[in-house]
Parts: sequence; C-alpha cells; structure tokens
Amino acid sequence: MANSLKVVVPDIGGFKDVSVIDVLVQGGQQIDKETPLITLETEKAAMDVPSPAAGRIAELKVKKGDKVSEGSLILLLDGGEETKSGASPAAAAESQPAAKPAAPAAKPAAPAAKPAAPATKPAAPATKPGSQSQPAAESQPAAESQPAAESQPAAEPTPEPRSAATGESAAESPRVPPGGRATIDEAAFSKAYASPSVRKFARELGADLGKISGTGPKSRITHDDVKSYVKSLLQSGAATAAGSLPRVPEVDFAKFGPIDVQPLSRIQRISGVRLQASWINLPHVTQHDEADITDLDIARVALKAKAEQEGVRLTALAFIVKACVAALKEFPRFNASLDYSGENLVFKKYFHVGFAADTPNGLLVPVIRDADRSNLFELARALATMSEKARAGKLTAAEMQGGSFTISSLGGIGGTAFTPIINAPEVAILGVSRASHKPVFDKGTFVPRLMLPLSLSYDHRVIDGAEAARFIVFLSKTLGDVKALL
Ligand code: CAO
Repeated sequence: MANSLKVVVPDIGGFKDVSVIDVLVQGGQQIDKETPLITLETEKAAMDVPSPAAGRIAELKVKKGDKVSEGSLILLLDGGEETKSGASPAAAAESQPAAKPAAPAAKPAAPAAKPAAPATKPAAPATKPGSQSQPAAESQPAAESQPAAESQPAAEPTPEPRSAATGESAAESPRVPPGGRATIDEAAFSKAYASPSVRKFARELGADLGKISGTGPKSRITHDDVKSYVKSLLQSGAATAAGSLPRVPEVDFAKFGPIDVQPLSRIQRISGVRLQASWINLPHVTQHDEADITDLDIARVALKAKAEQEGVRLTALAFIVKACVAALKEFPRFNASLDYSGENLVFKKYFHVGFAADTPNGLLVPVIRDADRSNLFELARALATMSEKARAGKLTAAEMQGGSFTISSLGGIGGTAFTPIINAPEVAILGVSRASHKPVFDKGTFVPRLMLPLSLSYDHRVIDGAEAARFIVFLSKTLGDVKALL
C-alpha cells in the first residue's frame, strides 16, 4: 500500500455529507485518468468524481449510500502517478479537476459554489443549464464521444410532421434526417436528470435521455435505465425501423385531390415488415434465364386428362417444383441459410419448398414439406390444396414455416421478368413469369419454342454470381428435359 495514491473527494462546493448514489468502478479494476469513480448527489445536483490518475484500484473505500464530504477517501490507487510535483498522493488527488456536474434543469440551479480556480483548484459544480461551466461538463464530452454523423442531426431537432391543414409541403419535413440516424432532442436531453457518466453513456449509445424515465432517487436516470431503454428499442425493432433508415417524406395527398384512406390488411402489415427486413439485410442479385418448356408442355397436356381423373389440375408449377428440388440437390448452398450470427451456413438435408400464393388479403407462402418425396401429381395436389387454404385464410402458422427455398410464380397472370425478394432466412427465390412462344435458332433455322422466363434472386453473401448462373442453367436444362421430371 506504500505506493498507493489516496484518491479523495475533491472540492464539491462546500457541500457536506453528500450521498454516494453510484459507485462506477470495482476493486482491482485498471482505470484511466478521468475515469468516473463515483456519482454524488447533493440536494442540488448529481455529479461524477473522476479519477485524478491512471492505475489499478487497490481498494475501494466507499460504497453506494455512504455520505462523503471534501477530503473523504474514495479509494487507493496502485501505480497512480502524482499529478502535482511535491504534493502528497492525497494532495495530488485533491488537485484534480472537480467532479463534473450534471445539469438537471428540472432542479434549481446550485449556487455557483466556488469559481473555477486555475490549475490546482477544481471548478465547483454548477448545475444551472446553460451556465458557463456546464457545457464543459456535459456537452463537450458528449460531442467528443459521438461520430460526426451522429452529432450532426442531433444539432437539428427533428421537425414535427406538418399538419395537413397548414398546407405546408410535408415533402420537406422528413422525420429522420437524410443521414438516417435517430435524432436526439437536445433540449430534453439537457434537461434530463442524470449524472455526467450516464449522459456520456447515453451519448455513446445514441439514446435520447429525454425519452427515458428515471428509476433512481428523485427520478434520476441511471445506467440501468439507459440500458433497459436501448434494450427495449432493439427488441421492438424500432431502432432499425425508425432510427437508422431515412424515411420517405410525409405528403398530404388530399392537397392534390380527393383521396380514400384504407388500412393495410394484417397479412400485408406482417409480410411488409419481413419483406423490408429481407430487402435491407440481404444483398440481392437477380439472375434471369429462359427455359425451353416445349416438351414439358406437351407432356403436361398429355397428362392433363389423367390428372383430372385423379382430381388434380396440372400446371407447369408442379414440374417447376420438381426441377427446383433437383437443382437444390445439385447446389446445396441454395438450400441453406446463414445462422443468426451470419458466420455459419446451415445446410438443410430436407427440401421444404414454399410458394407464393396471391390471396385477397395479401401474399402468403405455404410450404410443401419434403417436396423431394412427392411425385408430380402429389405436388400438383399440394399446390392446389394449399393455395385454396391460403385464399380461404385457413393456413396454419406451421404450414408456412420451415421453408428452405421459395418459388413465386406470376406465370398465370403475365409479365416477362421480375425481381422477387428472397424469403429470408432462405438464400434464394425463383420467380417464374409467363411462358410464350419465341423463335429459337436451331440447326440453321428458327423454330417456335415455348420459353419460360425464370428470375433467380439470391443472397450474394452466400452465393456467388457464377454459382447462381450455374444453378439457373441447370434448372433450365432440367425443365427442358421433361423425361427426367416424369
Ligand atoms: N406460363 C404460362 N401459363 C401459365 C404459367 C406460366 N408460367 N403458369 C401458370 N400458367 C397458366 C396455368 O396453366 C393456368 O392455365 P389453365 O387455366 O389453362 O390451366 C393459368 O395460367 C392459371 O394458373 P394458376 O396461377 O391458377 O396456377 P399455378 O399452378 O401456375 O399457380 C399459384 C398457383 C398459387 C402459385 C398462383 O395462383 C398464384 O397465387 N400466383 C401468384 C404468386 C404471387 O403473388 N407472387 C408474387 C409474390 S411477390 O414476389
């Protein structure tokens, strides 16, 4: 202990028997100079006491709830270098800058204790927001701890959406600035009742203190309150949805003509969030090709009567499911998913193929389990049964879970190509458009062939472009070789 530095409570403006409301360090901890050690609370303000030196905490001498005054021993610091030549270790500690005051605007300003003395005399706490010494205590470190991109929007409080009645263009009033970061209401932040270390912590996390309810004494905001607030934001997804993305401007459509407002269906609201999550998180690339399904269609028409006898409507889609299973077996990465960490690829040994079904209430994706174990008619039956169930709103949650690859067919409607959004955490989706007869150059002459447009969107983190091209070429060939599918 001989070399330990005695760190004591510095000049706190003459306050006596002040409560220690937080101990911010632990015995044995290695700390830097200026590391906040304890938070004190007078009847006027909360303030942190920073360490006068770097070193390892040999022994903590205070605990939460203790009462301290100027000169009270806080801790013993090993390896703490004296900061004032000739001073005793304790004196050196005393000569450090004063505790940093919080700025609880809700509280009355403390009497400006002692004026800040040069070098050896620490500045006393000043709690009045906007007072001379306060910005140094709270705004300065906060600004330092934030990247420029964050502090920029914070300087401009987010404008409220404008009222339709005002006639002002809401196009000019995005709720989140173009930088895409959540704004902090600076006025509310500075008024919030919290110690400097909590303020700094909130700044580091981009949390708006003005929105946090304090559970500490006199409703002071604690570290735990900030943590709980950020956790709840993350859990609700609000941080992603509202905090980090630029918003589309709000527009008062009624200004331009009559309108009718209708809510999105429940399914649209749910699938919308999932589609957006996939679109934002997965780097999508779409690879297009055309499959010659002339022979496949001849076979399908030939089988139609038999299928009808068995109560099955045979469309190209059943063949496509079968061809996809063959391609997934050949290219297992397309039947895989990244795990939640994003660092491992989970290869699935099952082939559960989902298909997008257009329903009056919105898009649903029923999943055909073990599609590799079904023949063409069984697949056709599953497609019909499940799409009927989907349209009747009778699909169970289990019937829409566990897919490993999805097909979205718009062939019954029309179109030549589209870019489907991957049904994450799957890594690829096949879009199918309407087949049409096209002249194909074959052995020196053009022949009419039925060509089926295919659009394969894939997650480029998992699948390389060359692999995607090989997959779609394999798929096209498989669809062109109907015998392999029968
Ligand atoms: N080319 C040409 N004709 C096609 C075709 C294609 N690619 N696909 C289907 N057809 C024909 C069918 O043969 C059928 O003709 P007949 O009435 O003469 O038998 C007709 O178009 C209607 O087919 P369908 O759509 O009822 O049946 P399907 O098996 O092809 O598809 C289903 C079933 C459920 C996938 C489909 O009805 C559906 O809902 N599609 C919409 C999917 C969707 O919304 N995707 C977008 C999601 S967002 O990315």
